[in-house]
Amino acid sequence: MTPITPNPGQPDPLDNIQGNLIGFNKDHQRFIFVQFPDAVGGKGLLADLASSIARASEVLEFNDLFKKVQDRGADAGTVEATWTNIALTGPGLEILGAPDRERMPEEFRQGMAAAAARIGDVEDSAPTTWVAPFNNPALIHAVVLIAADDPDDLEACYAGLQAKLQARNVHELGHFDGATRPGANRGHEHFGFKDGISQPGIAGLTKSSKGRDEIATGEFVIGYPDQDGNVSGTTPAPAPQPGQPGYGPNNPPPPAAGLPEWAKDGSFYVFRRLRQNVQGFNDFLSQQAAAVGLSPDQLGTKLVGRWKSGAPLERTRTQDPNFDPTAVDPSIADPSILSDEHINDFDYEPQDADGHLVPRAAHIRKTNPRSEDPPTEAVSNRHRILRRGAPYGPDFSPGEPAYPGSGSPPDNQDRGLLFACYQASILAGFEFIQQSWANTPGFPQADDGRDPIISQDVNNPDFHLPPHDPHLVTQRWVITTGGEYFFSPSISTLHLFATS
Ligand code: N7H
Repeated sequence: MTPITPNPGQPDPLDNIQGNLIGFNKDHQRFIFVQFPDAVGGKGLLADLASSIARASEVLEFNDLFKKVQDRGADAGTVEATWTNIALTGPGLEILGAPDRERMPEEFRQGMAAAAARIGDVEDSAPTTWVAPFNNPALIHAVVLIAADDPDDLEACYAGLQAKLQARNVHELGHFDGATRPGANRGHEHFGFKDGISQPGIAGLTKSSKGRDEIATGEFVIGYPDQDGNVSGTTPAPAPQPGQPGYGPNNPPPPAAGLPEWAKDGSFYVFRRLRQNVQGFNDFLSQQAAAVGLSPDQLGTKLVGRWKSGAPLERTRTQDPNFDPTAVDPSIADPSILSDEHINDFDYEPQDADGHLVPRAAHIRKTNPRSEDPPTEAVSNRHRILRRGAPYGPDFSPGEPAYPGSGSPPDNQDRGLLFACYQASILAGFEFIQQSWANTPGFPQADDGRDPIISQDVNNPDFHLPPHDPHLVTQRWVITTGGEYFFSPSISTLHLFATS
């Protein structure tokens, strides 16, 4: 791994990039959406916050220390930290008077609600149904992220932030809390699956969390070579839009447009509030499993691509070739499969080209096809994201009253994922994965079906579960209830915006 080194006269990238790009990995997170009163108030807030923004270098050092303490069997709770980061919307840059802001990409400036038709946020997921503040996106100027190991530390940090907001007349539009689920569900999302396993390593900054690929920094951070060697954000070529030549699920993205100088060391941040209908998901599994000759648990693994434990449904490289990983969770007999070394050590080709183990439309295969051809590993690796979300809402209790088909569930049933991810281009990252892969039934091959977890663009999407034909008709278990596109500037750019 070649470390990223500072250019002469420029800040050390690790001290300049905001820390959540590396991953706060905290049990408690609050996402606070704010509106600046005017340029003076906005700049004032940035000036007050800039020195307390967590940097990539600090988060890296802390995470290493935490792991060291954990590895020697000690209580890692003895090392704790509280982190703050900030990201700005198009209207936020506008009110701050950021120079050359018209050179920021159009999809970012227009925001997520304007992308609804492209990314499939329709019907129950349409922006007209979104919760505040996303029902009035023009008001959102920034999101402040705070994260802590301890809930009391989170509250103390929030109280400090509230005082700063008040002092600058910045209005809090609302906030959402994400938290690691308690007890045996720790690390699992609300459908019960272990989450946060497969994350790309960032070349020169981090190793892959689970012993797999290292992706060029330019795929995530502006101003660095991407997988094809082009410097992200600096090549003055507009990205083709859907329907234009060069845009397609099996094509790599073109170089991102020429962004303003101040975008260097920044990254685009996508936030989505995704509500999950756990009872509906469980009911579907129990009602449909027998018809396809599987148990409800086995059918769930076919839709996702992993067992609830996180064990891959695909054969890992260390497994006996005669072992059938779809019959029973392989980590029961061999817990080492869940180790960092093995949990992500698999590919879909050549042994599973037809998807008889992991259907080609399974969630983790759609969203990262790995070496699958089409689209090929080279293309897959041009559409990677750093996922930084957290579950929200109360845990599901069996026997809960039926979840309403549409409209909002009561608060005690409103649960899901505060999905968040970083990338150097929203079109090539989040939007591409959602639109051109998850929502496209012909990807990677004709008739594979839609991603059964995150594709909400049609009623009763269809999913090819080899060898069954006709396909399974699935349902919308994940509903978008809000979201926005942000830009996470470098620390030096926050200072620049605060003072100029
Ligand atoms: Fe997904 N789930 O519980 O089924 N996701 N996801 N996701 N997701 C992954 O490898 C889930 C969402 C990706 O490299 C796992 O960390 C749910 C969106 C990508 O192999 C599980 C929701 C997008 C990967 C889930 C949701 C993605 C991934 C396996 C919404 C992008 C890595 C654990 C409520 C548009 C794939 C892991 C790889 C993994 C679930 C949302 C993308 C269990 C419930 C919106 C790239």
